[in-house]
Order: sequence, then C-alpha cells, then structure tokens
Amino acid sequence: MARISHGKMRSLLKVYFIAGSTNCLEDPRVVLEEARGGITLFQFREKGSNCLEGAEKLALGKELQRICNKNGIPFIVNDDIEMALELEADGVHIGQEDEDAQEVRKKIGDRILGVSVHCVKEAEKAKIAGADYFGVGPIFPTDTKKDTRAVQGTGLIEELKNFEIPIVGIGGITDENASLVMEAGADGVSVITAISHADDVSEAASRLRGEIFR
Ligand code: 3NM
Repeated sequence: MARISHGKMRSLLKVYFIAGSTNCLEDPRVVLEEARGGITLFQFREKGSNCLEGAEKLALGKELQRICNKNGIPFIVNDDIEMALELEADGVHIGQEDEDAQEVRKKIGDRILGVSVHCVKEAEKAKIAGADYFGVGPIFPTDTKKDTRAVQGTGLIEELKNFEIPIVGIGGITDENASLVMEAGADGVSVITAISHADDVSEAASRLRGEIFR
C-alpha cells in the first residue's frame, strides 16, 4: 500500500460525515445507511457522555465499517489507533490533544492520517509528521464538541492553502454555509449534526452533497 495521493484525498474529503452513537437520534447503523448516498468519507467518533467503550465500541465500529465497505466509503477511526489497526481501518484522525502525529504515522504505516490544526504552527508540525489532510475548525459555532478552540471563521483555511495539504473544514457547517468553506479554499466539509440530526438523513446528506458539487 502507498500513501494516498493529494488528489484522491481531496476527492474523499468533499462530504465527510462524522458520527458515533452519542450523536445519532436513532441507531447509528441506520443513520449511516441512510446517509451513504451523499457522503464521500466516514469517521467513527465515539465520544461524549454515555459513549460506548471496549467490546461494545469495537462491535459498533465493525458494523459501521461493514456498511462503509459495502458502499465504497473509506472508514476512518477517531483517535483510537489500536482499534483502527485491529479493524484495518482506512485511516485515523487525531486532534492536538491526542497521541503525537509522528508516533501515530509510524504505527499506522500508509493508512490515511488526518490531523486537527488550529494555527500555522500546528499545520507545519502536522505536515512534517506526515498528515494526509488537515481538519480545520471550528469554522462556525457548534454545540457538538464542548472543548473546541475559539470559533475561527474561514481565515485559517485561506492561510493554510499554500501548505498544499488537503483541507477539510469542521464545526457548525450546514448546507447553508458550506459554500463559504469551499470558497475559502477547503477541499470539503465535515459535519456531525447537519446529517445525524436531520429529520430526513438521506435528504440532508444529498442536499449537502449538492452544495459541494455545485
Ligand atoms: N471538532 P458539528 S468541531 C468534532 O473544531 C469536532 O476541531 C471540531 O460537529 C474542531 O458538525 C467538532 O455538529 C464538532 O458542528 C463538529
């Protein structure tokens, strides 16, 4: 296996759905099945109060991965490197508070490595560590993650373009503001609530996709 090309990475980041059991209003497997037609990448992020742990978390991860595999959607695991390796996931996403990116790159080999960055300095470090993409946020206010950095708008996306690393925006993104994120130079948008809390998940995912592929 070789590292993913920037071109392929950019195409996968377009509609990046992130979810775990605590984000979904119904069974996350049902939500993912409903969203699958609109999304290009999926991240299993099992966080927050009452989140699953241990064997239960692994079992849900396996089932979500199976749905992704069946639909040709690469499967990324948030933070839990051990689980990503056990499931042979397509990649991992880590934040600044998680394990050092350089160490994670060593452990995961050529799998996709996404790193959350909040400033140019963090981006420089993540690039050297071998990040395949930057997650930049929170672009807009969000209630989904309590310990985010300050809302930063789209300015950092513009600043990070010259790093030539694919970029995905995150935080408070909806079908109504997604175009601002793309216009700033992001390759795609990652969302939790805009899809997982929608009355009609399938329609919400398609609508977001429509905005990105406009
Ligand atoms: N990371 P929603 S914001 C998981 O800024 C996450 O790094 C963020 O959820 C960051 O689409 C965020 O519901 C939550 O706003 C995104």
